[in-house]
Amino acid sequence: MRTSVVIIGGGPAGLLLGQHLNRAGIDNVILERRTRDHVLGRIRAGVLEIGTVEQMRSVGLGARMDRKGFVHDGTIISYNNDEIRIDFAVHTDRSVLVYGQTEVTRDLYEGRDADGAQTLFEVDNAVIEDATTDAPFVTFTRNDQGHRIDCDYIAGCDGFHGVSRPTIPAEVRREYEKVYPFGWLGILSETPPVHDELIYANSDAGFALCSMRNANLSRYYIQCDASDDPASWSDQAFWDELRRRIPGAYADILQTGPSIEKSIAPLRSFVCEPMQWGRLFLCGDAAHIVPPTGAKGLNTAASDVYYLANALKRHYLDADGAALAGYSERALARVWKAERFSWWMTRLLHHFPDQSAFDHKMQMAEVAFLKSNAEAQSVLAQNYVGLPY
Ligand code: RFL
Ligand code: PHB
Repeated sequence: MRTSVVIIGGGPAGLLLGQHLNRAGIDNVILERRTRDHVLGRIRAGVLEIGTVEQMRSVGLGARMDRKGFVHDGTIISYNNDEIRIDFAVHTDRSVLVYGQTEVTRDLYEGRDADGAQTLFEVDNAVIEDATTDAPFVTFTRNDQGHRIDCDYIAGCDGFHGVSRPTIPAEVRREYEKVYPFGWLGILSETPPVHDELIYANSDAGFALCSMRNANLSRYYIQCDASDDPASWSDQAFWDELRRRIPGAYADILQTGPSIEKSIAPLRSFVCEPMQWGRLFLCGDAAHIVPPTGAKGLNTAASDVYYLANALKRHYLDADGAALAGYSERALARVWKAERFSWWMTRLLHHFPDQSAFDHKMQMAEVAFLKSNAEAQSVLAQNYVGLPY
């Protein structure tokens, strides 16, 4: 079998890239390790930058998103009972869209079905071969049978635990990592959101986030020990802890109910340089991870895809290879800014187990400065809505 681009990973990065290529008439095959239902069952990101929104529209998949997504013109940052509203409309000419990653992924799969493009699920043992030659190929097993696909290029969109990044030899790769000493315990509940904007709350008891999916579906997170077992957190214990961490005015009106999903996500900052090796290009979580505090993971995956899709289009449609050669440098320039913002938001809003009384005072002073300074609010707003591509 032969195709132009083999895409390893059928998460949002791989699917969005595939959709851009389908629209440009560049044939591609997606190899996904899991089933489609498994991919669609993962509860992850909730906030889309305008760049991600515009890409979904540009590949012809904006209709359901524009109908069902919620435009947010601001967000709340709080510390105990003190709150600051960051007004995106005042500080930028943009907003964000609250529309879940599950929905984005579903729209992308439906678009791929409509185009008749090939996705192979339950693919095991994918191996990338000859990436530094002009005839790379990928081998894999499926239903106990061995397969090989020859191609021009390989897009490694297989997430943090995929095979693409480790294919780049260790002596070529440089990895930068910071692991945070806590996790996020998240629940989904069929209750109305406590507020119509997101609330990022720091408190003496630690971080909490109030987010949402729709008018009757809330997504809440609290900072927890990275080693906690979600099963050891009863719903009641979760709600009690959330109430302690958000301003009293919200705690008083919080509507609780049974959780329909409960899981713990570890927090990590990670970047792999370069994001290209020969004809292998990394996109999204395969190359970098951010802690979720800035809502940047999916959006940074989307900006990588934008650069790579345009570079592949220039190669195939205009016979211009320069953009492909510059992909890694271009993507990394934006990645590092998203890393910085996510690290900064995480540091501002969490309780660090080893933090001294001085560190605590620094955090409070930073919140106080943010509250009193329009430029500081503007910097937060510009980063949150998404830096330009
Ligand atoms: P994904 O989504 O991990 O998809 C990779 C796909 O590759 C498959 N795969 C393989 N396939 C074939 N062969 C192999 N060897 C393979 N190994 C893996 C996997 O099965 C999977 O389907 O990576 P992608 O596409 O780069 O997308 C990245 C995003 O999923 C991620 O950055 C975001 O979810 C991060 N994130 C958030 N991002 C935002 O922009 N805004 C948010 O509000 C936000 N909230 C979050 C988040 C992530 C969270 N968790 C659980 C880590 C909230 C949470 C709690
Ligand atoms: C979410 O709704 O899951 C969500 C929103 C904002 C974040 C992280 C997660 O920063």
